[in-house]
Amino acid sequence: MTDAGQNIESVLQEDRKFPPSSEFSAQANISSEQQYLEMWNKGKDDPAGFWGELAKENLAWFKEFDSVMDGEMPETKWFTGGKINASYQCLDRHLTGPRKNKAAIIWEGEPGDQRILTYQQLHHEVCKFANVLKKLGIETGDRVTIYMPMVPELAIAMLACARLGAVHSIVFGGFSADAIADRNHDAESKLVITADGGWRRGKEIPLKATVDEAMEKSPTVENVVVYRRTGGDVNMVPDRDYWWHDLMEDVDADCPAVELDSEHPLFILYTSGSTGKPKGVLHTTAGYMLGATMTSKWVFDLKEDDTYWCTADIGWITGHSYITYGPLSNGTTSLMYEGAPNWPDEGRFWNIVEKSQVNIFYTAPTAIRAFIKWGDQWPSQYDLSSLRLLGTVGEPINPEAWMWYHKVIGNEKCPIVDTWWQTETGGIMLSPLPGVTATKPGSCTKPLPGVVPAIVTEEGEPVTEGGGLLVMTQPWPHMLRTVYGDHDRFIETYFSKFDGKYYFAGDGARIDDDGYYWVMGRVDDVLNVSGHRLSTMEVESALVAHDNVAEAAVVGFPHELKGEGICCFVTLKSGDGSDEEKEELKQHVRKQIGAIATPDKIKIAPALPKTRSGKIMRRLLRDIAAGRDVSGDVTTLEDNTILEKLREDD
Ligand code: 7RM
Repeated sequence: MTDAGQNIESVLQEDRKFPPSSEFSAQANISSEQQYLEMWNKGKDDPAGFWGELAKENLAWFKEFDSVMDGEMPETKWFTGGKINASYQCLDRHLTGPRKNKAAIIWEGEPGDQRILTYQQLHHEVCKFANVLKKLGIETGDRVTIYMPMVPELAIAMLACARLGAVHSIVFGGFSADAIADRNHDAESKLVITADGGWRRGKEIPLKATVDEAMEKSPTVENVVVYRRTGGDVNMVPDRDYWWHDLMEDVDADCPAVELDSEHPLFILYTSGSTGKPKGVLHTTAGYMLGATMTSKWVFDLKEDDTYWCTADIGWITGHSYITYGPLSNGTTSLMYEGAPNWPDEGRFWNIVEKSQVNIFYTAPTAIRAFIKWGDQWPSQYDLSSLRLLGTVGEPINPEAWMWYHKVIGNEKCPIVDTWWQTETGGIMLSPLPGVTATKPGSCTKPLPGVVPAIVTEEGEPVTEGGGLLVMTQPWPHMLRTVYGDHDRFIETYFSKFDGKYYFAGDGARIDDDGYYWVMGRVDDVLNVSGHRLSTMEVESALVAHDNVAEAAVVGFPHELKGEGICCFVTLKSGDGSDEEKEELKQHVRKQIGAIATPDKIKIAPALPKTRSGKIMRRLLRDIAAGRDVSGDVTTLEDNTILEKLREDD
C-alpha cells in the first residue's frame, strides 16, 4: 500500500484460476500460449507486418493497399490505397461456396415468430434495399439514421448503407425524440429508417411516432422509410414517408458493392460521456472490419457450424461489431432476439439456447446479475449442453457473478471470455483467448494480439504497484478516427492527457503478478477515502459476494474526517433490509477487504439507475448520497422513477 493518493489501491483478493480444458485448447483457433506470444510480440514489434498479413488473408480487396499504416497516433491512416466494401466482405464473399445456403441470421421475435435468412437471402435483401436507398437519392458519403427494433431489417439496412458507402448512424430504439433529433442534426442525416414499432415485454414501443416528433426538429432529413413490424397505427406523411415493403416492390436485386477507400467512413455511433453532448464516434471501413473480423475469430473461437448469440442490441457498439460485422464477415450464423429476457417468463434466453442449440453466448454482467436474482430454477429447466463458450462485456464482472455464470450456465465446462473494450476501440482489446488463457473471475486477463496497453500514473509514468490509468501505447486498425464534426474534441478527450503519446481510455486498472489486467471502473468513479484511492468495483464485488445481495453500486460522499465516505446502494435478493442486516453488510465488506473499505452508509435500493445499455450510473448516485439535487444529463437513464425511490430511503 505505497503511494496513497496517487495510485488506485487494490483491496480485493481473488486467487481462483480456471485453465481451459485440453479438449477445448486442441480445437481452438489460437491453441497455445506460444502461438499467442508469437502473435503478440509480432503485433508489438512489427505492427505493420502483423496487421498487413492479416488484412491480406482475411479481407476481400477490390484493390490491395499500398501501405499498412501511415502517420503517428492519433492520426494514423490504415491500408492506404486499398479498395474495399464491408457489405461485400460480409455477404458476397460467402456466396460462391458452401456458405451460400447457410443461415446468416437466425431471428426470433418477442411474440415467438421466427425467421432464418441464409447468406444468399440476406444478400438479396441487402442489394434490393441498397437500390431503394439509391432511389431515395442516397449517395456515397451521405449519413442515414437508423432507429429500429431488433429485426433482421436492421442488419439489412446497415449492410445496404455500407454497400453504397452511406454512413449509418444507429440510434438505440429506447432513445427519445430529442435524442434522435440531436443526432440527426449533428450528423446532418438525409434519411431516417425506422419501423412502426417494436415489441418489448408484450407491449408495442411506438417508434414511428417518436420519429415523427423528432422530424419537427430535423431539417436535414428528407425522407423516412418505415418497416412494418407490429402492424400498429402510424401516421404517414405524403411524399416524405414510405413503407419499406412498397419501396422493395419496385427494385431489383442487382447492386454491385461500391469500391471504397480503406478509410471511407463506415458508421457514426453516438456515445454519451458523463457530461456534455454525445460524441459521434466515427469508424472507417478497412481497419474496423479487420478488427471486428479477427477479434471475433480469436475471442469467440468461431467455427463453421457454430450458432453464436450476442444478446446486445445492435444500437450499441457490441451489436455493430459482434452481431453484424464480425460474425457475418466470418460467415458465422448469428442469432438475433427482439425482446426482453423475462418475457413471457424468466426462462426465455435459456429456451432460445436450447431450441437453437446455441454454442457461443455473449452477454453483459447486468444481465447475469438479473439471472441470478431470478433464480436457478429458470436455467435449470432447459438443456444448455450445446454451450461451449461464454462471454461478458460492458462492465467489470463481480467475481461471484462470474462463478455463477461458470457453474449454472457453463456447467463448469465453458471458458468465459471477459472482454474489455469501448465504442471508441471498435473491437475487443483485452480478453482471454478461450483455448489459451487460464481465466480468473473478474479479470479481463491479457491484451489481444496487436494491442499494447499500459497502466500509468497521471504523469504518464508506469505504475508498478496497485492501479492506475489504462492507456494504449500503440495505434490499432479499429480505433476511432475522430469525433464526427469535432476533431478537437477527439484529441482533447482521448489524447491530450499524455501529449498525444497514448490513447487514454478513461478507465482505472491494475496488473497482477501474472500480468493479468483487472479493470477497476471509470476513473471518475474512484473513491478517495482518507487519502486512499479505492475502486468502487472492488467494494461492490465484496457486497455481491454476500448471499442476499443481488447488485450493488458504491459511491463516495463528502465526509468531514475521511474526505470521502463510502455509500453503498444495495439491491437485495429478498427482504427490505433491517438495520441489523445493513450492519451485517458493513461488517461483511470489512471482513472481505479490510477496515479502510468499511461502508459508512448502506442504502437499500429497489433497483439501481442504469444507462440503457445496462451500465450503473454512479454519477447520479453520488448526488443522492451527498443529498444534492441530481445534476447533469439524465437522458441516458433507463428508468426515471428509480431516482425518486432512492431518495426516499434515507
Ligand atoms: C463494449 C462497451 C465502454 C466502457 C469501458 C469500461 C466498461 C466494458 C468491460 C468494462 C470492465 C469489461 N463499450 N467496460 N467492458 N469494464 N470489464 N469487460 O461496453 O463504449 O459502451 O463502454 O465500459 O468502463 O470504458 S462502451
